[in-house]
Amino acid sequence: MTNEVDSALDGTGAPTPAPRKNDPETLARQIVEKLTYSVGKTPAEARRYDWLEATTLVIRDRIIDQWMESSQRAKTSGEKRVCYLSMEFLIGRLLRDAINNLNLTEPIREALSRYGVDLDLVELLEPDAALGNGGLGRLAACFMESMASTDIPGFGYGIRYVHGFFRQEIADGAQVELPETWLAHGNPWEFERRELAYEIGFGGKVTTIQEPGRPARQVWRPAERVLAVAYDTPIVGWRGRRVNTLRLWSAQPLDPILLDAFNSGDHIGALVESNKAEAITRILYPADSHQAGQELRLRQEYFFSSASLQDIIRRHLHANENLSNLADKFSIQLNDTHPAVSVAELMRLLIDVHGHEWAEAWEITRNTFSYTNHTLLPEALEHWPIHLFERLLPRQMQIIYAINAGVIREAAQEKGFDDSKIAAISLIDEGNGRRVRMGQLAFVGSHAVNGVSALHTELMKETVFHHLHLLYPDRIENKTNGVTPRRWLMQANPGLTDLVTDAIGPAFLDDIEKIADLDPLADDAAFRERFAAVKRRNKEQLANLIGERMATQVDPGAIFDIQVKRIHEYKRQFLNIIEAIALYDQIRSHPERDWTPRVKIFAGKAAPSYAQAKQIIHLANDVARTINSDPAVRDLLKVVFIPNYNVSLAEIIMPAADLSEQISTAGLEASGTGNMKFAMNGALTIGTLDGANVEMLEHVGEDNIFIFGLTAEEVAQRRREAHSGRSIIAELPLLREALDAISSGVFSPEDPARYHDLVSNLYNNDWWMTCADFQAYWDTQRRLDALWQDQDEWQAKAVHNTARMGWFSSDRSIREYARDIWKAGPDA
Ligand code: CR1
Repeated sequence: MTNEVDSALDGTGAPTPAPRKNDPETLARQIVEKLTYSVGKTPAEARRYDWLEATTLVIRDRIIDQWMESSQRAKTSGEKRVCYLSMEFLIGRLLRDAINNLNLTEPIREALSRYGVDLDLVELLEPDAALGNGGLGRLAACFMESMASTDIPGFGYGIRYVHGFFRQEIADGAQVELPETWLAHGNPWEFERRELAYEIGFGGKVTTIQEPGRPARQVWRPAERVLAVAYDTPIVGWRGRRVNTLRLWSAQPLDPILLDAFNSGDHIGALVESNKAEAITRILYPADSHQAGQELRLRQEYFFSSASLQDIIRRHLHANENLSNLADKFSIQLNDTHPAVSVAELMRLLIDVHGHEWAEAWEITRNTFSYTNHTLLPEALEHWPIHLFERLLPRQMQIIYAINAGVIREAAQEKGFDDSKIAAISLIDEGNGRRVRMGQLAFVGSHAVNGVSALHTELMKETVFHHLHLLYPDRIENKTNGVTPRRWLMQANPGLTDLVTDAIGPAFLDDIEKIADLDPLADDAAFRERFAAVKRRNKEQLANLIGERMATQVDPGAIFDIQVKRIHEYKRQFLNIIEAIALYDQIRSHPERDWTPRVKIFAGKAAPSYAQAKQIIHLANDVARTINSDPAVRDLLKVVFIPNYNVSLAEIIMPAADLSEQISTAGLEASGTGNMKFAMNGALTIGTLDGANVEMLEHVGEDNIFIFGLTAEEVAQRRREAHSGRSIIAELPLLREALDAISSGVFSPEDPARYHDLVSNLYNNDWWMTCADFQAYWDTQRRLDALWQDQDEWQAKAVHNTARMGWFSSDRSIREYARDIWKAGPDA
């Protein structure tokens, strides 16, 4: 719709600014200038929030200089650009990230302190941008930062939700969901690009146009149209080397108000169109690992896919004659199947709008896209009812049928697939009320398909994509997840960062794998002591937060045993709670024993419609209430559920953990990334052989990680044998008594039957292997208790964890994507 140049991004004509001075003097002057002229306050009347605004604007100016420079460079060099399409970007706060990556932490701190303002307190006022649900969205945010840090011209594309992930409160022990309003005070990081808007259509009809002497053409006339307007956020890489763009789309009506309706007195009707358009980007679906399945969700998916593709095409045509070489200039990564409709949409744009032949369009499409799968859970795999798809996206549906015909032909003719194999690879699920399988669409439309840990990738080949893997045996590859060490080590844990810098020098800041130089210091008693002292301070900080928010006192001398993540049956918070109850019983029955004090900390949100997960939250809170108020356990055991887990809270929690709980049923956690953040910060892991835990074991060594439980293969085997928990429970008195306590209402005296179903389900069907893994989990916890008594040993293992986790940096993941899939970046 537009050919105008978005100058800050495409960089055309941007003046090259003089380098800015970064001494505290200059920064202080500039902050006061912003305070005066942009915020309209004097230093004397400014409140903390005003200082935040002024500081952000000063930092932002510096970023913009660099942003224009990076965009200019990407454009003039003609280097290949990487577009990361993701429905979620869980970015959290940006100010500290930007200050740190520009190396301005100390001068800004000093500048503000001249006015008696504390940077740490100012930073806390920034809203936490929660445009994502969990691991998948946070991975996208880490990848954006790593692309900028490894000098890859990356572009994030997503949705600017007005309301991000809901705010969680706990009322009488139960989760309550409240709307989140991150934009309430405006957002200084975003730049609205009014000139960059694209029309997105829905519904309507497709007609065939047959002109004499020319092949027939399909023309789609949508019944409904909305505008996608771009909002850009700069993403600063380490040392400000490169600044990339996160472009989020906002839906707006073509006509803000229907004047005819308004004038005839229908004041509500006049706004119907506008409300309907804006609804598309109003709110993030709080669905994690299960399909959202409503029409609005499909609208969201198509809306941002189409806008992003139109934008990519515009940018491409700015410098190229046509789209034949699109795949040489752009790589598009599909983050899960949420943007999978892009495959059909790019085909439509190539054929219907830009006049390419089918075969060539298909070639371009496949060479441009690649797809990351993030889960094997059947309930999470997206498949849309055909009638819905056809009604909303009639032309894309035709294209999907045509793609499917081609794939099936290939399978039958070249590989001799029989009917059952063809049914397995078909883009249409015939058995389920006829549905479009988005995973299959993303797979066939991509040249590379990856899983997110070694185990997950192998399981993909054996399970969800078994037959497509037979058809295209070279397509699936592995790209193990990573996390950015800037946010998850340097910013979250400045104490540890200083200690490591002091011990091995600053080289690891630029190349995190050099943190391996720390490894020998595990044997150095003086170093271990300093390492433990940093951990102790971080634990005190978390203890203070728990004291303030929840009025619960916890002892920083106890093991901080932490499980924070989305609440899901497969992640087995329930197993952890049962273990806490069993331990509680044992402490009461054997007060004379030498118990190791523990604080069990939980945090995480449950999808609002996920009843079992909400029960688990309720149970954690009920158990906490009972145990924490029982004088018999003294300070030996505390249970805490911290409400409203988000990125900012994670930044305080990760550095304060002694023990990280990564206890999913083996084969079900695709990778996990919290596991990496904890271990990098020196927590020991208790975990199953699942997701990236398997590779963590290889890196940190079996002496430094605590693995227990059934393997993925054993889980699959047991599941085939239709298996109840009853016989196991009968044999394990610890488990039985804990379950009896839950189901008889010990923790919910006001409603004794509250957990009846939760427990009886376990008896009848131990689907998540909670019972099957209980004893192994219990025994491993007791080994950890014993280890805690030997602080030298514990701290040595903790040092090894920090030293050996460098490989789990998202810089490494991104370099692998760039090298193997995108063929982009400095080494391409
Ligand atoms: C997985 O459950 C993984 C992240 C990022 C999640 C988790 O194990 O670390 O993706 N998957 O790859 C997901 O959210 C919808 O699927």
